[in-house]
Amino acid sequence: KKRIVSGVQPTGNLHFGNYLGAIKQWVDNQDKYDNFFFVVDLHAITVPQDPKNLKAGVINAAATYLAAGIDPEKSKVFVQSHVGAHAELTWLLTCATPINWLEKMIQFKEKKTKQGENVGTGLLTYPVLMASDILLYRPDLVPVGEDQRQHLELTRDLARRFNDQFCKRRRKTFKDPQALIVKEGARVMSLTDGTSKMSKSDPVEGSRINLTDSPDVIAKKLRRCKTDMHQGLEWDNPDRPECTNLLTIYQAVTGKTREEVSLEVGDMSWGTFKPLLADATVEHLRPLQARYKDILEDRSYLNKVLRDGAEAADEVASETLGWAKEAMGISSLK
Ligand code: AQP
Repeated sequence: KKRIVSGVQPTGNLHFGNYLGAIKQWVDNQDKYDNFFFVVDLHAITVPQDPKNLKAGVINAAATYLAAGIDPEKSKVFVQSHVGAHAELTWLLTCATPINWLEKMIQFKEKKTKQGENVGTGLLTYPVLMASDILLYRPDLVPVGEDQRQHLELTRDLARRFNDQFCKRRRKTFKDPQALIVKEGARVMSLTDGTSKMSKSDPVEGSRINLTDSPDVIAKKLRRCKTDMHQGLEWDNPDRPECTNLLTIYQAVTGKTREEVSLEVGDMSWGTFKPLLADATVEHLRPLQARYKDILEDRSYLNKVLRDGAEAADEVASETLGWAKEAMGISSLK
């Protein structure tokens, strides 16, 4: 089986975008790959976090993975910071990374412009941590959205540079990972602006459906979400990004094809469609939410899953880290 590595940051409530763009695809392909799924807490602190919220966020994210159908028998589920090799390899790779490679990252430039003088060093160096996250597990494939493509390229460049520089007469330390480009249409947009993506950090709570929102809250958010004055409902009209987005959500939660959705709801008004969408969304999330509640009630189970996951992940990660150290001359006592 090909190996795959992926994760979500515990920076707030996980929402429908994280679900359709990441977690649901992990679940759907779980039997196909050898999976490493982690909660990416070390990345979360590149911007300020409330420590209490972060701690709770890690647990909630892990519980969401399991509730969505990630099976610890089939996938290694763990928290990034529980495997020390992530931070350790990051230091080794940081020392082997030209600073201008990091300064040209588009996300860094954008965030730096936004945050000005207060920008933390972690924002600059975080692609090196991401490279470590990936390279430690020697995966074949890394699922990435368009916005992370440049960081995966950097990971590959770092791997090649390290192998060339330090592994001339020894086996290569790192494997070259390939991008698994996430399916088109997997991008869920904000409920209040169909041109920007649904995001945890959007200050407008009504812009997203959280996976743990109650039925009432889901119905209210969808009742209030942005629509338009056009007649009927249709896909891909560039003037109607909200319409395409809501149909995409409807398609995902009902499991129907685009054509079936068009036939069913094409002639509907927003007033008829919105409650239908709300009901279908609530129904789709019902089993996930029930499992989520159960998992959080029995923390000993979740703790065991995360402990076992970290142990299994550590076995692979420590081996790669050992090779990297050896290659660089960071000696053990042997
Ligand atoms: N709106 C989205 N549509 C589809 N996929 C999405 N993802 C995030 N938003 C959408 C996917 O979720 C995974 C985890 O993302 P992340 O937590 O590492 O960070 P992110 O992409 O920056 O997600 P958010 O929710 O927008 O978080 P904040 O606001 O904290 O930055 C990734 O696979 C991502 O593609």
